[in-house]
Amino acid sequence: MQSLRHDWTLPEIEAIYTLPLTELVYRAATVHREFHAPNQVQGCMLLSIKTGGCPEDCGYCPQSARYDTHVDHQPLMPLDETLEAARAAKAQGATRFCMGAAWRDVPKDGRFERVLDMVRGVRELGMEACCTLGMLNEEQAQALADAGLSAYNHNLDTSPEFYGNIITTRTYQDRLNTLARVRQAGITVCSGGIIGMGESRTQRYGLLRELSNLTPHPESVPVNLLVPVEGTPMADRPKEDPLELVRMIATARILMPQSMVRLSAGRMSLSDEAQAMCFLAGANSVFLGEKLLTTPNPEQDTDQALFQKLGVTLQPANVGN
Ligand code: SAM
Ligand code: DTB
Ligand code: SF4
Repeated sequence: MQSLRHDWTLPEIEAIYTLPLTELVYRAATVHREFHAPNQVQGCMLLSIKTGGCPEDCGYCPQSARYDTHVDHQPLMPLDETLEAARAAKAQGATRFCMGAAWRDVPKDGRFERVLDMVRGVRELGMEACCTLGMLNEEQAQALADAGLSAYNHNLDTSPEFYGNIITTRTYQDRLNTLARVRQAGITVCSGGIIGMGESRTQRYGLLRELSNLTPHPESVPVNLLVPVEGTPMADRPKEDPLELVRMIATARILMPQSMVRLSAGRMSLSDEAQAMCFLAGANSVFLGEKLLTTPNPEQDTDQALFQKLGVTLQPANVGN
């Protein structure tokens, strides 16, 4: 049984990432089987509870107020609409409901109370509740934990070296600090990144090193393939080779064997075969539903057909979660 390590080095990560593809996938699949049911995938559903108008300048993001995109601003959603969406997500087989808000950080007013009510409501439905609300302070992290939040998503996105090319309005250290507060409050950590933004392979190894050096590892590691959105600085990025996504997922699986590795944004641009390779390489979680936060995701029927074809089943709800 492979033991958990938190001291992976760049040369070690490079040596794994650049293995001949079949060797890499074989090794990742072997690790995957040691720690997880190989044909079971966790279904998560996203809902954008507050959309657009974000003051940050993340170069990939359609919700930044700095870019003119298709996204219309929407204030924080009412509680009942949010819970209605959570019920629909549960009916589609999702066991985790993820609420995303385009905030730099959590507002210190009644809106945070409403988010806490949303978390409590989702938990009462018997689902895992996840939030991604930007930066948190200690009190906010604790309040979310007290409301029963299962996980908090805050991505490192890329390597420390490449980060400044993508985001200038907050630092890498800000992100690490938020993750530490989430961990300290006893909430599980969901943190990953994006490929296809023009980063080098070495910069991908840098992201993987940061994630795998977190102690403990993030319980969830979302691997996003850039969805280029008109109006953002990344609109014209050439499409990344899907096999790079397979390599990224396989390497994440080997470095962080116990974590859920989520094949996240970008599935619309992947063939069934590419998605099958991602599952073989150790991805064991996806976002269900026809929309991510603001961009399209496969329809329910399309995913059902894919899962049936591959013999993949959705993970049943965790008793006690
Ligand atoms: N404002 C919060 C924050 O930044 O933490 C939460 C929402 S933000 C949209 C969550 C994550 O979605 C980002 O960190 C990024 O990794 C991912 N994301 C956003 N736009 C994307 C895109 N166009 N393609 C791929 N991933 C994207
Ligand atoms: C993550 O890593 N990916 C999700 C979730 N965490 C919040 C978001 C993807 C967003 C893709 C662009 C959009 O739909 O706006
Ligand atoms: Fe704002 Fe988050 Fe988008 Fe960055 S990724 S612009 S913080 S919503």
